[in-house]
Amino acid sequence: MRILVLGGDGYLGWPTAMHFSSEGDEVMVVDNFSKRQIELNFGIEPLDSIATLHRRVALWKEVTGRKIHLHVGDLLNHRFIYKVLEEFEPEAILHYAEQPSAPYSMWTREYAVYTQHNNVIGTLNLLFAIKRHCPEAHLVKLGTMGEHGRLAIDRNEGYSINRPSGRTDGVSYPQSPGSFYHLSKIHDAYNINFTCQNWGLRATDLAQGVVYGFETDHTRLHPELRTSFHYDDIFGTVINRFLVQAVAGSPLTVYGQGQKPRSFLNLLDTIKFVELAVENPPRPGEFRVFNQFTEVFTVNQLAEMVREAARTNGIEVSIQHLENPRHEPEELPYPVKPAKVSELGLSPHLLSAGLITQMLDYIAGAAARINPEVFLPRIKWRQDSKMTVMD
Ligand code: USQ
Repeated sequence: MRILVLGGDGYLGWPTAMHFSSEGDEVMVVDNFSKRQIELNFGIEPLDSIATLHRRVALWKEVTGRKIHLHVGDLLNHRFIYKVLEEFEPEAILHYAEQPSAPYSMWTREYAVYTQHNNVIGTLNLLFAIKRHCPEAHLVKLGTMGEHGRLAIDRNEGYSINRPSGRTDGVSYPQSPGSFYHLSKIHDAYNINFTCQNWGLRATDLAQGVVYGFETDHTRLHPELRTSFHYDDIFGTVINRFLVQAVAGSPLTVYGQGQKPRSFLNLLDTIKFVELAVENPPRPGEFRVFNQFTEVFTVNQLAEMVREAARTNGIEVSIQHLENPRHEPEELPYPVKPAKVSELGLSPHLLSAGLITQMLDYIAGAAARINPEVFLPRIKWRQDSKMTVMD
């Protein structure tokens, strides 16, 4: 298949591109490097120094003999994305090209507006480009479980209510997002659903939990094929942060009481979920939502698991409960229905002591690069916080 990976420089986009290329698909990556720009603006670096996308694509060719096409450009420039779709004629479009950090979107008015403009308008341009140049293509869009983050209602998978007639109506489950970033994903989902209903496009929204992990068979092929692994307060996700904090011997930073359950999945399973969605496309006009996660933990449980695994490996770390910089209810039940996409065939990589040890060992090898100054949260989004800096 011809597969277009939008956001191909990113944490998820790059390993996804290598995966499909290794399977023999014709892959093109597109990126505008906006995440690298935010990193530069705030002096943030991933744990490993990450080669440029041009270098990684060239190296992939050297190591595997397979070519990944590369275009640099921005979805906000509609002419750019029109041209890419016209020339490449993708059959599947994997859309990761969004500002991915909830904390960043809550920092200032400027970053909230940037996040929503970039994510919502970029996706809207993409939808018009698909309509014009490849209306049969299957759009696989990375959504988020956090769209429903603060509701304690039973929720199934998104937008379908099956009628006895066999007709499906696009009605969303009630949403209650936790950040302007999560809101951008909701706006996207409404736009995508609308274009499926009105123009007959086909799309899958992968409502993803929090991803952890950083190695795949392909990132291991060469140090410069690694994907960006963040542990800072802006881009680092919670398990990745705890692992690095443990190796540094710093307290694990649990926000609030840590009793809120969240859904999680391994990077390897993200890629597998995307592959299953691509192999099983929806009908023209259909907008599917899959809940994409494999396990549910409270943040306390995660912290305990990391502390225990670290102790077994001779590292003593404490758990520190900080005032929660976010506005999150504690002790929310997590009545999410399991992912239908799992029924398509997924053997999940679950978080075990062995896996945590493996990740701790890897991080220990890069310990000299750890910057403990990015461990504490800088961005506060509670109204009552003295440190709220929304302008
Ligand atoms: N947390 C801590 N300590 C930390 C960091 C986070 O207790 O040092 C807590 C947070 O308060 C939150 C949970 O851990 O309750 C998860 O936070 P996170 O930073 O790992 O993830 P989040 O901001 O929710 O966003 C991440 C990705 C985002 C994706 C989302 C899936 O950055 O792109 O959409 O996970 S979900 O959260 O299911 O919506």
